[in-house]
Amino acid sequence: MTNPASPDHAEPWYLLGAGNMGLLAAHYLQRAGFTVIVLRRDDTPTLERTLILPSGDPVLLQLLCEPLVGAGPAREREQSSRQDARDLSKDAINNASGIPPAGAAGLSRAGPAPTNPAPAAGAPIRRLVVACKAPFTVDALAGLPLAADATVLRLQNGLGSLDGLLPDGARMIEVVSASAVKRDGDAHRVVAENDTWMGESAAGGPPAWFGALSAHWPKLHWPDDFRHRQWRKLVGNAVINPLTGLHDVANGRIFQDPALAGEAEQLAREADRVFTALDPTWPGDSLPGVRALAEATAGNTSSMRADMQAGAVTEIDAINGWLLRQAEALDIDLPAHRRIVAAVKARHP
Ligand code: KPL
Repeated sequence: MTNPASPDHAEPWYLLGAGNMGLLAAHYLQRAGFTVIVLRRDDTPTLERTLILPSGDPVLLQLLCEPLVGAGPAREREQSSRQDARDLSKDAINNASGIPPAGAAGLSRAGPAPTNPAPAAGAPIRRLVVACKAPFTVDALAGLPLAADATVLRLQNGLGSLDGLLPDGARMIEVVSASAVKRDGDAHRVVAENDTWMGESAAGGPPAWFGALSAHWPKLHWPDDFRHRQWRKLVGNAVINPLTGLHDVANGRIFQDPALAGEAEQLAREADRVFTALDPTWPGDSLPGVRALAEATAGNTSSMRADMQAGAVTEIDAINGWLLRQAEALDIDLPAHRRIVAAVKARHP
């Protein structure tokens, strides 16, 4: 039973990136009795967003906001372009976009319903959810007063975007979700409430708050084989996202077109070589899983396709780029990934 008065609930969760997936996480955290505070680059005191649940029921999310410290022109530029991407690609799913620009429509100054009082502005942040797009992470975290022992949930596509950015004593928990949320007019529609896995590189059990959260976050798990689950999602993104982006097709098209299916097979095979070199217990043969993901999301516009349609920066560096960096350290050549990274970057360096 959730007890919002418990010491574990006294600490709020800060959210970087109130896009589709960030809002879904905020909803589950609030449902579990936690206070969620959105970090924004303007001084809007509260944020209101409508989330439409899979049942069709709308939920009005009311979130406290605090201004991001250290906002700079570079961040403003990138976040505006991210916002453009979101506005232009309203059917994109998993579009964990960043922080809305000042003056974004749909905001309300109505009072939120926090379960605990907000801490004084400038107090160190002890709990953070990073749900902005991977390329904006460095700018979004710059100057953030993170506590030395902060707990950080990384809810982003790709891998490695927080490497070297957190204090040594921080606990970084990775979140991999197969759920899907898409923009639907001014609302955010949960189109699939699937499994979500949390885990970290260090062995060990979940933190104390996990029990309260998993009672309110459907299908949330803390699996023993977290790393393999994360890699399965990564290979799905590494195949589906750039191919759909470059060829401007829906996810399901990849395995209907023999030429695209051939490229998908090469990309998946190369990714398996890296994972097997990193971990000999990797089962290999990722292709059937990638195909199943493409078919399960057949009608979707992938997040990278949406970014490319909008002329926005993509997550290619955190996805295929991560594989290339691992491969280089292992002295493995990945020609298909090299080619596809170059092709995506040629559209948006
Ligand atoms: O995660 C996705 C994305 O678009 O980023 C997939 C699973 C490929 C669904 O579109």
